[in-house]
Amino acid sequence: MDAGTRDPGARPGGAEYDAVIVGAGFAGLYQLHLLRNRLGLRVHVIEAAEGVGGTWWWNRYPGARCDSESLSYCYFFSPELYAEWEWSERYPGQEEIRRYLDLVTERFDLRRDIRFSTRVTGARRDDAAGLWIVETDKGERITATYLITAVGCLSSANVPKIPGLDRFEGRWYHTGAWPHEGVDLSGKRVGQIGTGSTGIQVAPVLAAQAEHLTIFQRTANYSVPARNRPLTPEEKRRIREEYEETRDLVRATTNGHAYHISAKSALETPPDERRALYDAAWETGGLRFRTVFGDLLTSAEANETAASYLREKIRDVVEDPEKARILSDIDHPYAAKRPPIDTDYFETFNRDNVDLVDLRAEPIEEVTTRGVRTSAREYPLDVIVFATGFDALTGPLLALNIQGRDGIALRDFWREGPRTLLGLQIPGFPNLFTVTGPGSPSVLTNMPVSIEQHAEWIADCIGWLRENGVSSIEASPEAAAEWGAHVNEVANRTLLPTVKHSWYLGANVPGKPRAFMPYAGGLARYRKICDDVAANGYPGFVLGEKKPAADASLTELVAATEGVTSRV
Ligand code: NA7
Repeated sequence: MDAGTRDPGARPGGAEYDAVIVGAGFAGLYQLHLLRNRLGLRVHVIEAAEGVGGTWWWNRYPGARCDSESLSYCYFFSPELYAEWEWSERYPGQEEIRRYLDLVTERFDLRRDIRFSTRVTGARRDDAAGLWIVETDKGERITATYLITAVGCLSSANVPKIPGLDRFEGRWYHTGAWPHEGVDLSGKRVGQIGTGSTGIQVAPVLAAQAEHLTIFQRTANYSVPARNRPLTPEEKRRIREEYEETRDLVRATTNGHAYHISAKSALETPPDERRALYDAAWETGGLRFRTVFGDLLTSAEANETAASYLREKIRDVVEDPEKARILSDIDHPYAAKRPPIDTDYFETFNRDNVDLVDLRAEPIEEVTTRGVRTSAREYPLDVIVFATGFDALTGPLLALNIQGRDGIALRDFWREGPRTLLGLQIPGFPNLFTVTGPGSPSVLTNMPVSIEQHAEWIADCIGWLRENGVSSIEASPEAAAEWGAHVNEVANRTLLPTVKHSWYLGANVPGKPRAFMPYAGGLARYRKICDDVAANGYPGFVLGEKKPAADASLTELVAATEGVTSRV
């Protein structure tokens, strides 16, 4: 429906804006478009960066590139937009994604409602007025009926608290907050800490730029060649022509990618045939490798067939037997942690200027003025690159310092882990919506597809509230408890929660509660659940002034949602 044709409905408490959205990445931009251009609401977006892009604004480390294929790493809501934009490579690079989001911003005239270079420092529910008061680092207080977080799942950088970092005389950087002007590494001795998806992506580029690269590995990781390459004119034409098929496919698959996971069992496939399928998938490259068999994430034995294949590949590539041993000594099932893909990662260890340090054998003890000292020796360095990941999913939300009804702080309510309904709403926090929040498929999927689904659900919900004159919506504690139990149960059917050092569980951040955070039941199934909830008038949500838990204390709220935290 066009702006202006809808009855604006109830606007309780005289809020300045109908909605405040935090963040101007994929999620915030589309949410703004839906709420302003489709529902005709007064919307204000607050963004800490100087431009749009979210993750792709900050992650400018050399070689930064998406692991999702470009034909699916984009919006699908507008066929015209899909036709207008042309990706140049199989996987989109950071700068190209940023340009794409700039185009989206201009095309839908979004910039005028975004406040850049402004950080949200707090958000508080005013119960009497029925609105949110959002505070910023510029000293403003902005009021809104709805508060929508579009802050991303991986936006709070995790810099390990290594003693002595403050006295290091060289320079250090986190990959997720890379200087925009770039870093000149020529002639430098660089130390890289972390070998997750980012570390595996950045290492070959650092090795090519620096005089010497020392890679500090805590946990060895599998990786499959990405096989990135320029798209041919014929492929570009086909991508455009097949828009509808691709859109329908990404919305129907488990992970929101443009390919299905095979139903075939690795264990029931004869070894020769299995090997041939792995060989073909290795040649195809990328995240498609994990789709060869349907039981790789549910059976440890099936998984081992892929894991041993990949360990063998590492030993084939890496010439130094000791390096090959350290790199292939992997302690978890394949794809039970986020599976990295790479361009020449293992080949990098064959370069003369690259060393590998096994932190399991010699843990880091401190950063000295000159470099990193492990239990075995000091490694002199000019630059340290932390590819140490993020305080995932909950970190960016807690950083907003949100206080819900009765002054209950989100940080206190989530002390033992996140408690949500569908990863969309939180009991005790009326009219707060979390795009790709914990408890939704989020990081287990191709993010733009999950984001579109959430932004549309939220816009439909707000449209419905206003059409029906309902002033607020809030997850009921009982429904959130049920959802948490379901998230837990679904995760426990897979190998995902079995990994010790997994950020899916919050285990990468010391002191963070252990809880399996994303919904592992698949995006297609999740979408159906969300659609059913909306079609049935939002069961599980408290609508309007009923507020059965209105006088709940924090303790009561925590007790009422017991079971929500997906502890494993
Ligand atoms: P990840 O996947 O969390 O990887 C972080 C890496 O840093 C991983 O190898 C960690 O080892 C290592 N790490 C973390 N803390 C330390 C300390 N204190 N000492 C040594 N090593 C450490 O983050 P990424 O940025 O690679 O990927 C995140 C997502 O971004 C990715 O999934 C994509 O969606 C894009 P560990 O395994 O914990 O032993």
